[in-house]
Amino acid sequence: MPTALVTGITGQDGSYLAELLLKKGYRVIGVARRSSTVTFERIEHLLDDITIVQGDLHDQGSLLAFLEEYKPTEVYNLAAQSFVPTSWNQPALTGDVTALGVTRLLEAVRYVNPRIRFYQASSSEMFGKVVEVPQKETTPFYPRSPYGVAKMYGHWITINYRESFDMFAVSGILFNHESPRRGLEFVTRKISNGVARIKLGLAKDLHLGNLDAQRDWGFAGDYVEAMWLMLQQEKPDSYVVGTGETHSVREFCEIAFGYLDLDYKKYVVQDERFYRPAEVDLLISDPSKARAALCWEPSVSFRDLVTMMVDSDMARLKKG
Ligand code: NAP
Ligand code: G4F
Repeated sequence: MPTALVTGITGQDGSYLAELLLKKGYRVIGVARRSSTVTFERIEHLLDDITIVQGDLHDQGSLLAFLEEYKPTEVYNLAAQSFVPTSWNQPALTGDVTALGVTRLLEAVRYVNPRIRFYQASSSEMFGKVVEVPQKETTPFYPRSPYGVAKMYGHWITINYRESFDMFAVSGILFNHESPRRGLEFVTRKISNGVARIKLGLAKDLHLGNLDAQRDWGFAGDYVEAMWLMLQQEKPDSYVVGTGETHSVREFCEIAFGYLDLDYKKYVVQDERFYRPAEVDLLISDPSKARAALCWEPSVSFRDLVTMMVDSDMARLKKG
């Protein structure tokens, strides 16, 4: 039975990746950091089948200890301070976890067993103020947030360990991917939860920032399959993963509100508080390399993603 170790197991992607790996017959070791309340909501249904170890990307010793104890053949580094606005409030912490944390984990892998296959969760946020449309593996980066800068470090240190130490270190440059398990602060889930609350009479309006920002949004369940495929290739490489389509926050609102027979213009309030010091205006992927090399295709359309998230929030809120 192959063993995979996943940091960020309690996050959106960690939960879908754990499900996928279990289906494929892996023993799954999930790294969770200690907190004063339980953060296992997304993996509650998996707790009998996975092993949770306590660790933190700030803490080199914990990373070494669980690699030595569980001897994984694959390591997926999904842990990060992943919310872009927070990266302006806590830039040093973001750099410590999202950038230097990658080096700590790569160092632990190199020390314990450099043949472990390593996946780094890189981000389309690195393209920032885009210099090419659409964005592919060779597009130069121009990050617009401390988060984007930190992810660039993580991306390049992964490539550097691949080239310096001949390690199987892969970087997946993933465009935005969403699901009913998305954190409530991200715009898609904020909208799906917000519209459901308005429909059920629990809220009167929804305060958002820039409605004109455009993103390449896909379904998280599809994207974890791409992560796994990257580690099954003959050689380590970097891949862009996205749908190749872009939509605005406004379009997301139109579909989400329209689906519940509401007009978003009557409920959405544009609020200065949710604008960013520097915005990423347009992201759209060119995923041809991943499609050709990994035979990877997204399976959920933009409209189906929006309605899936609205349906899920309606059902959850109705249950009370
Ligand atoms: P998420 O839901 O925010 O999950 C982040 C995970 O990282 C959580 O499990 C969190 O633990 C953990 N974490 C945070 N700080 C940590 C630390 N110091 N030590 C150990 N664990 C820590 O993010 P996601 O959407 O699943 O994304 C997964 C990864 O892909 C992230 O690296 C993100 O930056 C990257 N990414 C995401 C997208 C996207 O659209 N979702 C696109 C490109 C790249 P707690 O539960 O304790 O907070
Ligand atoms: O949902 P968001 O917060 O995601 P963002 O900033 O694109 O970052 C996500 O995707 C990245 C991949 O490109 C990941 F690396 C990262 O970890 C994260 O998962 O915001 C999307 C857009 C932005 O342009 C933002 O300005 O929505 C706009 N927006 C408008 N109103 C809002 C809001 N964003 C949030 N969070 N809240 C609003 O009220």
